[in-house]
Amino acid sequence: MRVKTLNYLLLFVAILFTPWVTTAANDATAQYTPDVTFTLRTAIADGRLVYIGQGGEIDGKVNPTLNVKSGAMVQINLINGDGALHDIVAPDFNNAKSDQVSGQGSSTVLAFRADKDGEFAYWCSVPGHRPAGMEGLIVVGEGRVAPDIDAEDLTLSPMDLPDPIGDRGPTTLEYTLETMEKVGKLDNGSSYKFWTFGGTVPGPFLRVREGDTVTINLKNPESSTMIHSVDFHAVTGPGGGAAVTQAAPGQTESFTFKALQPGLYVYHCATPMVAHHITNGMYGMILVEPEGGLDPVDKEFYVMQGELYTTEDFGTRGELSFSIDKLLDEDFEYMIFNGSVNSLKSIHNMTAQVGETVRIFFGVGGPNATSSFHVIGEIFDRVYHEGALTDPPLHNVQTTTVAPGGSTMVEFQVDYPGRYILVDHALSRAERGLAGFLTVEGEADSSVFDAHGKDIGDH
Ligand SMILES: [Cu+2]
Repeated sequence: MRVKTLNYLLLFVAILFTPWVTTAANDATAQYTPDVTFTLRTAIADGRLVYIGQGGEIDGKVNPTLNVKSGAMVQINLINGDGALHDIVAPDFNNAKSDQVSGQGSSTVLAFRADKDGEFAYWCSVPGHRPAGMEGLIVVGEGRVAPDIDAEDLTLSPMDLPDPIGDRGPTTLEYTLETMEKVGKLDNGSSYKFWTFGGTVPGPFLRVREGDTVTINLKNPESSTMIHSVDFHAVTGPGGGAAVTQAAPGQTESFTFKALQPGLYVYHCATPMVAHHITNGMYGMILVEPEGGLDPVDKEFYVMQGELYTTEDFGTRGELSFSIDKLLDEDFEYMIFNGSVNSLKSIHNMTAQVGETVRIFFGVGGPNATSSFHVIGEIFDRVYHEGALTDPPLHNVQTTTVAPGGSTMVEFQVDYPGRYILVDHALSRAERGLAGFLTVEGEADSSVFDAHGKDIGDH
């Protein structure tokens, strides 16, 4: 009760004085009178960090949408409701940001002029808080003037992979890969011109058996602007095929190889500048199953990690452009699983039931960054390190290293319901888009994990 009273007192004080306050970050000298005022309180709800509206139409709403008139002077009062460090930023409006506040009941103010129509995000800039849930929308004017970017979804579902081959003899197979250059959605509000195998990132998962004879047709459509090719790490021969598949727009180049050695192998475009073709999305994997096949599991997933080197900073809206300088400096802006920031978070939902065995075919397209692959809240029962499928696996592994142009196959039984997060444990990269969710459903066994009555929400 006392804390609540203090909150209201501080709010009252804030409202009383804010028309005359100066906003240091926003406009160092100007005084202003707000046309509209909102109050948001920070809170922990369902295991997430959020803003909760206080008063008026937004009262009680989680991460409320704030509707304002064109050109309005907007003031947002921020009350710290949970005691952790927080702030609120609206970078689309002249980089508006509040002070950071810590301690329950402390408050600050964000003020800015809504000088353009459209939808814009507000969020908490304390590292990790935006992905944890602290973000909402400011709609200026009629809204939807600058709608979410209208770009195609090029992400490949991790569930999109062929059935196991199992126990069959060697055969003859033929695959056609079409190298498509397409603008795809990168994040909410941004897109990027990807280069792809088959129109998706990563390219399709190819599945063959040791001893199979495989013909690859690399088709580069007329509409392309670049020469493309393919280097299969599963191939024994010049360039892994790249030496004979350099296809100009409108051409198709082919070769045939025998899959001599079982394993999980990366393929990628190998046309100079190779790193440029790879970063733009030209990578995928081919599984060469050993004789007799792999042990059966309940769920298989196909996940690949890649980097993007955009001229614009992470989080910029619009169609982003490629930066050769950043690529050569290995200074990435984005790190993504399966082709976009949201691919494995909200576009494709990986799920499993308690008791099921999960297998992840994990590869790094890169082109440059080594992954420290980890699933938060799980332990890999078996790791087939470096995609070596015919050696005994490592057991009980927390994090496994996967080189660019390398792979791993991990297996684990899921024992408890909840959300398990795929990451590269170089966790700065989670702030640049690299995370995926595996949702496990089923009965909670309190002998495995006991939350002591706490609501674990999405965690
Ligand atoms: Cu290419």
